[in-house]
Amino acid sequence: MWIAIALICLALVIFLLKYVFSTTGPNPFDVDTREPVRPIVFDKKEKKKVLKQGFLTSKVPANLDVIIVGSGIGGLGLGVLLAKVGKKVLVLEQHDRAGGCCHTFTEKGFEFDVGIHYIGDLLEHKPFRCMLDQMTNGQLQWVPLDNPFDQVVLGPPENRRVYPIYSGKDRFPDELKRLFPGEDQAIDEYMRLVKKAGRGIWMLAFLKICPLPVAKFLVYTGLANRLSFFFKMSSRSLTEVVNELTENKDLRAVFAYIFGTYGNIPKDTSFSMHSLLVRHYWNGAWYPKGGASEIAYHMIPIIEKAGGAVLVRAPVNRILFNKANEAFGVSVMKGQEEVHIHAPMIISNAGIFNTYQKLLPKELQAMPAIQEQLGMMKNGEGGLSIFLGLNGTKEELGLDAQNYWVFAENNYDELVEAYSKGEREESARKIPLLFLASPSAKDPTWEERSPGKSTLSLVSFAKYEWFEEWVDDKVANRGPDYKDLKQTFIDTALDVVMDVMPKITRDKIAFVDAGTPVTNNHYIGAPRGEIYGADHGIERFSAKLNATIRPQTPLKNLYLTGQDVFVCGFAGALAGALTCGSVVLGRNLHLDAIGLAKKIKLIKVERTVIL
Ligand SMILES: Cc1cc2nc3c(=O)[nH]c(=O)nc-3n(C[C@H](O)[C@H](O)[C@H](O)COP(=O)(O)OP(=O)(O)OC[C@H]3O[C@@H](n4cnc5c(N)ncnc54)[C@H](O)[C@@H]3O)c2cc1C
Ligand SMILES: *[C@@H]1O[C@H](CO)[C@@H](O)[C@H](O)[C@H]1NC(C)=O
Ligand SMILES: CC(=O)N[C@H]1CO[C@H](CO)[C@@H](O)[C@@H]1O
Repeated sequence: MWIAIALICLALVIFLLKYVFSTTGPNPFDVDTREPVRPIVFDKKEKKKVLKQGFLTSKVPANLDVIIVGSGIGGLGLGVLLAKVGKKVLVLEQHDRAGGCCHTFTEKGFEFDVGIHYIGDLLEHKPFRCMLDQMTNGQLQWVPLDNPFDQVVLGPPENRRVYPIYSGKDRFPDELKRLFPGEDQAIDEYMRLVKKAGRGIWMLAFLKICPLPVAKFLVYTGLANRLSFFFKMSSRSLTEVVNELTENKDLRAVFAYIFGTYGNIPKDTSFSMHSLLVRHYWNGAWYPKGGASEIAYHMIPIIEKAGGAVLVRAPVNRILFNKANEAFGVSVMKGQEEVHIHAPMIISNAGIFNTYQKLLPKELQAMPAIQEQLGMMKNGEGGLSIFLGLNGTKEELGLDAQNYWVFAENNYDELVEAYSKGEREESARKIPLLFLASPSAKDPTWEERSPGKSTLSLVSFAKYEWFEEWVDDKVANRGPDYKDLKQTFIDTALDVVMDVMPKITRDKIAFVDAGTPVTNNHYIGAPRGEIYGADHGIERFSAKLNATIRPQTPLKNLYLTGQDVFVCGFAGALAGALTCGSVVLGRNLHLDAIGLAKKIKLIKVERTVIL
């Protein structure tokens, strides 16, 4: 019996190694494609030529290899990977500009980002940075935030506690120990658990790209959980883990504050998901120089160079299937008319719910395999964004390159639950958590672009149901009740802002508006106004779900990319693109990116030695 098991395991290991190191397809990270950095383009008209190419049948390239639905980082990133190996890719975006959560918009002369405040893990020569450098041919630059990069602010004005969060694997715990004397043991144990769980993430990627029978074998034998601490810890909630570590309620809150970056309250959060985020920011946080629109601006030309195109105002209303249920194209609404476009491979960046519930014909939607996947995923929490345009420089307004996570108190679970369950008008008067950050203060090019002005962005959560009644109204014309409700949220948030940032006063506010879940529905196509796509609760991280929700769909020629196939966040959605690219190209692109990063670092070291 043991011999048989040993033999099976040996065979499995050999097979896995073969798969992981398979190098059959072409490698998009084969050579270093960075070019010398060109000056940043500020001219709006020039940028528009790249980011806002409206859909016209005449602009659709002939003989497409792939159609990608959605131009978020999960769609554009994958488009670039495929273009780099010579594929002709068409990216179709429903909004009037490319970028998805990475798009920007301008109101009253103030430019605002939508979904990019800070991104971690971008140390030079690390694989993630190297990968992004390659995917923008070295043109996209990153600016570090301050250190501390986050401030955790707890409690009401009369009893406010502020805890700065520093980056650095040693500095992060050391500074915590200084803030919480006598808690060394709890802090060390927290670090140990986060490190160990985060390290097991490779299994998540592996389950999504290895052949399905192998994934199933690993899941049903329990090997996935045994081999990876990530899955072992994934069924434990964040609340459970931090409550075991310490009795100090503020320290528990500081351990857990980053839940806002994936949107589940600590008691519904998988400790493994939390570990990923904590590790993501260990080496610091960065912001794209020139603002978030730079991301799409430097990716689109790479897709075009290979003969592809990125077209906007191109809402896909359904995916086309032949009699054998194989996807062979998409239908785009051009006004009232359907335009059909054909390609041998269709990849959706529109999220699992849009893809399965809106873009599939009814009979395919009803397939048990599709229903099984839908049954495993939940819609995530709705987002609330408030955008402030301010008169004054960052110095005058006291703004810096840090984020402020402001909580009404340290008992997140109770506070957020009461908020979500409350009446909307009442909840609008007590928002339990607000993220405040100044994109303009993070961007060294801002002064040149918008002298004497600043921006502040606030983010929180809001129920889709609170706003659902207005979803079908025209976007800037949803009536006085909608405006009033928004204003209540805005007023509550402004009180917090002016309290935490006393140099900001009402007379400095030149522009303010709020984006609600129905706004997200309109501009980023989030079906229920989700801020981070599908829900990231504990069930999302079971080995089984992770093996089932993968880039391959049960339908031939149809694939998924972006945040719903991996996890949310810029890095998570890009990991979704890399995972999908691995499946489509038949090689492990995660390892390819690591390989190139090592090669580049080595060359640099050799050069320095010769010099
Ligand atoms: C307010 C906010 C703040 C955030 N802050 C951060 C942060 O600081 N750091 C970080 O790392 N992450 C942050 N995120 C999360 C991060 O931006 C996202 O997780 C990530 O960008 C998602 O990428 P994606 O490609 O999967 O999806 P998306 O960017 O949502 O792209 C999907 C695209 O598909 C399009 N689409 C949908 N349906 C159709 C259709 N039928 N036809 C054509 N197109 C369609 C949509 O319009 C959209 O452009 C934030 C998100 C939000 C909303
Ligand atoms: C902000 O500055 C602009 C231009 O200088 C001016 O027109 C506007 O009235 C100012 N707004 C406020 C609120 O001071
Ligand atoms: C939501 C859901 O279906 N989750 C399932 C994930 O997989 C585990 C087994 O690993 C099931 O118990 C869950 O029901």
